[in-house]
Amino acid sequence: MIYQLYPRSFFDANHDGIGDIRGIIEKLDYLKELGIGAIWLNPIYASPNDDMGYDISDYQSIMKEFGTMEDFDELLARAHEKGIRIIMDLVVNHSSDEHAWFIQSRKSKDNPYRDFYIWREGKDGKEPNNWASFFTPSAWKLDEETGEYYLHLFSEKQPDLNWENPKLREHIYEMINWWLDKGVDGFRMDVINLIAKRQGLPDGSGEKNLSGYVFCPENFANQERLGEYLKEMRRKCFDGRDCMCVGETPFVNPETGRKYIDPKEKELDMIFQFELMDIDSGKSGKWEMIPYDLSKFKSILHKWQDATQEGWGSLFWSNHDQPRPLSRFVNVTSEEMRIRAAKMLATAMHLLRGTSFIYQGEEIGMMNASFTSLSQLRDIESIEYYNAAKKAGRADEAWAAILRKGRDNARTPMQWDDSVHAGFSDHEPWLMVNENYRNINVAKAREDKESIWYYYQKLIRFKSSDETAIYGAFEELCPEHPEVFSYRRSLEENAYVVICNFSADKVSFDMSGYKKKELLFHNCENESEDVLLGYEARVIKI
Ligand code: ISL
Ligand code: CA
Repeated sequence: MIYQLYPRSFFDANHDGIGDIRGIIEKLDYLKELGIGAIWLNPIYASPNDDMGYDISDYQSIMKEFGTMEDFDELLARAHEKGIRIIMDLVVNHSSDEHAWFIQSRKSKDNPYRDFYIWREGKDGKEPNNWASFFTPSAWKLDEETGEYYLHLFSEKQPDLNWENPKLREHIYEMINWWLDKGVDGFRMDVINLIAKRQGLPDGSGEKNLSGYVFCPENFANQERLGEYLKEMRRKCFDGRDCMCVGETPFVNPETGRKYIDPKEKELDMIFQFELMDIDSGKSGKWEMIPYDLSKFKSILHKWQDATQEGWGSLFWSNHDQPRPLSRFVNVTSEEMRIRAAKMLATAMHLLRGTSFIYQGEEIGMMNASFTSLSQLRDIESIEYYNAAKKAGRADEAWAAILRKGRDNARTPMQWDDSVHAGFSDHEPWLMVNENYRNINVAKAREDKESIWYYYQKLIRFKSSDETAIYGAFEELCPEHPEVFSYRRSLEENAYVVICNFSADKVSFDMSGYKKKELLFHNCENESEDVLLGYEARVIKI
């Protein structure tokens, strides 16, 4: 069970409104009590923070606001003493434009670092091709110095590294080995399936964005040379070490994703798939919201359970890029239902087969923020999107979408108690605290044995120690049911059944066959054998 920790918003130990490494050290006992076995840290490297640490200016030093390398070494040692592993974020599709390599690279066409990045001449006075970036209209930026364009799939301050250059690859491997030698336990690899681009960088042919560019993953995701790079990295960095690598891989389906985790291929240990996270996104992407439908949801989970029978799967409801699941996959109208729904979602996801990633705040049922103005936002993706939409006369639509899907929803400070700034800091925080903190916070949850927090603690202990929960086979029950997600996990003579009602209303559901069986988990009072209450979840040992 891995805890995804967003350092900027976890705990501020030195009173400047920004979470830091000493803050994590102070809270290690908290994480130990929760029961997790490892922490994935979002990037903590030196960065100008154009994209909150995903724009790295020095891979081998610590972001000033977060502390020093000594602080990091202490964190690693103390975590290891407590039996908690540390997984780092590895961001090597791009660096910051303030990285020494890029500063060199942009100087001249014959600079030895020129080919560390992807430079092209313009075409007919325009960009080299029509690619849109994730954050800005075009994926190219003209650099005055040499009159050429560089590629940036994300912001202008995140130039893409050129993986075709073997020298670049050697530098990256050296850096990875340096961290592994220090004792870190693995990596979550940022957009790792984007590092290889389609040969020749051809134009995309899909729909144009508001500014006339085309977002075309078919040209930059899952490309030909990717397997070669992943195998080489594994050989040169990970083989023979006790470590774990999970690739962040948007735009994969079971057919394309399976290969990355096939043990025979020797590439990655796990991947994050995004089919579930994209379930409510329309054709034009995340901002176009479509209603989410449980049958689609069930079939995505089912096919990924099947696809990870060989190899290993990852399980998550949310992360620092996604809205909070309680504001997305359920419709919470009261405190009682918030608590019940949070437990139901935890049960449905984390008792599947695979390694769970629990995102900071999930254990107390944190929800989306209620922003009231653009000035409260910090996320470049939302801000750029809003500005582009405004130009096109679609500001209102953009604001509504940001409230539901904007990444800052997941990044508000951790709610520790009901004191000022939710006990995260005694200084004005870098991003506003969710106004519901007086009710939703760790201190309050820990005063109540029936809280979401204690449910997570029990679930984490069970999932980490029960052989059936870890290794048991998955079998979906009642796949056609429109409201209930139910499955069986079994290993030899042991088995349990999970039953989750995704509807806010009662549904009839026959459970008479489970009479007198042991209830391992239950999120409400209901003894009925044929009716499930709204958002009810039961786990029955059979
Ligand atoms: O955030 C998304 C949807 O809102 C994704 O499309 C996301 O941009 C994509 O999964 C890549 O995310 C990762 O790389 C980005 C960084 O901004 C994200 O925080 C990171 O998780 C660029 O490094
Ligand atoms: Ca701080």
